[in-house]
Amino acid sequence: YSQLKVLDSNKGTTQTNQGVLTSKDAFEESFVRHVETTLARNMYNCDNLAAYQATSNTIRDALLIDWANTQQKQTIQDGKRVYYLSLEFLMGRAMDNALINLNSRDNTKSSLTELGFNLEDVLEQEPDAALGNGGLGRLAACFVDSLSSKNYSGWGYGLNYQYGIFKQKIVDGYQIETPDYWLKYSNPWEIMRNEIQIPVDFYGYVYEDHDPNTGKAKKIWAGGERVLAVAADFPIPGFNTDNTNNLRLWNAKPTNEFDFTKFNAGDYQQSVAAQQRAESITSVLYPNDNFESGKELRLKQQYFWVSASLHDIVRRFKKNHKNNWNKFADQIAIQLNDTHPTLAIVELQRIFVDLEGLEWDKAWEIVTKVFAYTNHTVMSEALEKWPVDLLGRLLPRHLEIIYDINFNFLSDVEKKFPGDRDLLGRVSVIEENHPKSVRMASLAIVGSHKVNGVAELHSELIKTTIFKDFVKVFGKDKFTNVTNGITPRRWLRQANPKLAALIAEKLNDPNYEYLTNLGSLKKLEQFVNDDEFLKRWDSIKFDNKVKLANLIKETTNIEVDPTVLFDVQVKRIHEYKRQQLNIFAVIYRYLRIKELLSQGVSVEEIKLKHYISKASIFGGKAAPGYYMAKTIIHLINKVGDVVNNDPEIGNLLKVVFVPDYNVSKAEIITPGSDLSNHISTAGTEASGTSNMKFALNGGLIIGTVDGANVEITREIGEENIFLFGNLAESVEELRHKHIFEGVHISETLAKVFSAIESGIFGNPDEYRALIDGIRYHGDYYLVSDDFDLFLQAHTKLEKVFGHHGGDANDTDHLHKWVKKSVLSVANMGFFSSDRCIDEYAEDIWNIEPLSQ
Ligand code: GPU
Repeated sequence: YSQLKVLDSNKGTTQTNQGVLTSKDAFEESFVRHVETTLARNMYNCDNLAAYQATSNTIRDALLIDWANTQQKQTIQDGKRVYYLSLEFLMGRAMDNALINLNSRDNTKSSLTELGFNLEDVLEQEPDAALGNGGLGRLAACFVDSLSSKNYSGWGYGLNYQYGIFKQKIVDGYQIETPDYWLKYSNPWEIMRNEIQIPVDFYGYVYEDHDPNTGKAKKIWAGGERVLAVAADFPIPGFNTDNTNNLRLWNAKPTNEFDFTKFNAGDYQQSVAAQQRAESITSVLYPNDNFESGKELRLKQQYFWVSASLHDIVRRFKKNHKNNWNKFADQIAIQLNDTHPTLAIVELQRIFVDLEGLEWDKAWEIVTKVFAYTNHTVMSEALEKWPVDLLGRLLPRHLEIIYDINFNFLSDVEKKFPGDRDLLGRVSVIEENHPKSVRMASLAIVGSHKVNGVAELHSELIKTTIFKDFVKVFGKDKFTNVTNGITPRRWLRQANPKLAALIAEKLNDPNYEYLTNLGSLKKLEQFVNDDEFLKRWDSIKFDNKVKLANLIKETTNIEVDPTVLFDVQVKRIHEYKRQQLNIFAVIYRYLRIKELLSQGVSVEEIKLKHYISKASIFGGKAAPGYYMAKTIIHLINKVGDVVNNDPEIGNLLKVVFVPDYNVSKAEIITPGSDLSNHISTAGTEASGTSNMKFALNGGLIIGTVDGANVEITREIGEENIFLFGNLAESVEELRHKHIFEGVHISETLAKVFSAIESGIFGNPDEYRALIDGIRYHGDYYLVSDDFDLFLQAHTKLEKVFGHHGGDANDTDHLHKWVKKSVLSVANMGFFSSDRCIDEYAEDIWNIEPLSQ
């Protein structure tokens, strides 16, 4: 400790990073050095890729100094730390984010220009770190950004998949998956910690032994298979602060401890092959969103990750506090991102009881103080359940501990509610069914001191539906809400530099301090009647639409006119998110336009009296095994083929499917949208976060009363959002009605179905399941109930948009639509992920920011 003090008074390391970040000479010198030494190339054969590598290595050097100083500061201050356990971190690219957060973008841009490179082209060289599926993984990425930016001591723990989410190609209108081998070139942002190796065991058996000193019985887990977890660290810089946290992702590696029985039996080959398989544990991200497939390798991933992380956390604690376990819960908070890391609860209990010799009750008291659990869905197909057989074979000791946890818990419930056998059955961690299985959400609730949902509506719903019985058992105070948020550094400053600059100018904030104090956007309201301002605002939107039009042209070869309404729906493809509702409405629009044309109505008249020109833009991946989602993708593409090639239609309607939607494309699509769709069946979308991204970038929303749309409406005002559709409280009754009275298909929807069935979008058999699911199988997602309401909402909003988006002289558009856009942005401050992190820190983790 005293040695650390000395280092602290010396300001940590002897180096500072200021040089390369602020001086052109220093940057250029470092750049050339990296080209010549790190890359072993020379300046005469340095292409954009090499320039990217030399630049990122230069930035990395600077980051590492901040990183080391931060870790030292955290060790010296020795406050409570939070660990965010997430199987997904959907980070996207790191370089522009690092330049912005380190305030080094201008210096880097001009230095690169002098060296003969263009910063934008260099940034394009970086592959996305796509270690996540969708909202859940991107939320984790926003959270680590906010932890650093708000000066918390908070690390992320996850897996370093060699293959991120697959790349999507569209061939003949079908989704084709290809592997995302993102580490083709070495990853400059990754710091391999080959010295940090943690053994993780699987399989084997449990026996009882006696402690030779105390004579007490203890459990030994022996035999089995061993792999090593090796750490790879990713520095996470905060914005306008030196605070740089760590994202630690584990790689699975073989041990060099051979299986000697096999070896001695002469089976050297097989022994080596078995070891090689170790690496498969971290080779690929499971591509499901809101769905659990229950594969053994997935369970292996989960245990590998939580075991390595927990041993790492305990080791760090012991360095400072020895075996002073009473301090453990004052020093450490662990947040479980969904139920994926629930085994961490069991593993910590095992470490305490089996390895550290604590009494069960003492250990359990600490464990439940440390953990908290975030739920991200109410949909039953996404709730994890592991068959007891599988879990017991892979982790025999953990299954015993789960049974003991459950026994103690059920005993408490029985005391509180004597004789209520049904209640015991419903809250039990074990589901006595075929197959008998472990309910991970129940285990997570029992082992945590707080459980939160991710938007107000969702947090209320979990209390009254899936976790109702647990509210009865634990009381309502254990259940809380933290509404999701997004980082404005990436989703405003990085994605929309022009709008961010206009805001900085108007707020008189040249250092962009509003980006860590997003409530100050409110001050934009004072300019809402300033025509000059509205024009500048609108022309930035137009420039962003041109960028999006270019992306569309490059990826699909479709030309869209940037003056038309850009109507966007980009997110994972899922029946509950209802891309089918959207494409059905597009089909209806097309049919009506054709009908009007056939009646002799001119295109000009249609535009004036019926439909404004628009481009419907879709994007998103379907899980490879999700047939219905793939059918929806196919339909969208086929409708696009017909509409876009219909010579009568022109720019009245275009239908686009942007392939391979990812974080980098979102950074172009989000600022370029006029209108975005968040139209899930009420009660199904826990929160949604892209709704926040669009609104923060001045796009308006058409949405259902679901997830965070409710709170967005409250913040920005209901006159600034287009809501429609049945409410969550009616869903159950409507589903019931569908089953007992049949589904009512309105005239409009019937027209759409008969068009599809006529074969104009290709073989109708391909869409059979989609239509029959609505017509004959109960329309679970209420497409039929909301279809006409959706059309009406469109009629209304298109009147507001008018005819000339992007035309600076169209004061009607300016005064109606653009004003709403400004008022939305001005009131989106609440949705900064900084606010989320402060709420978690205060209500759940009980941690304070580091003193700087
Ligand atoms: N979410 Br469960 C995912 O992205 N993947 C999942 O497997 C599960 C939830 C999403 C929710 O669907 C979305 O509503 C929410 O905004 C997001 O998590 C972050 O909380």
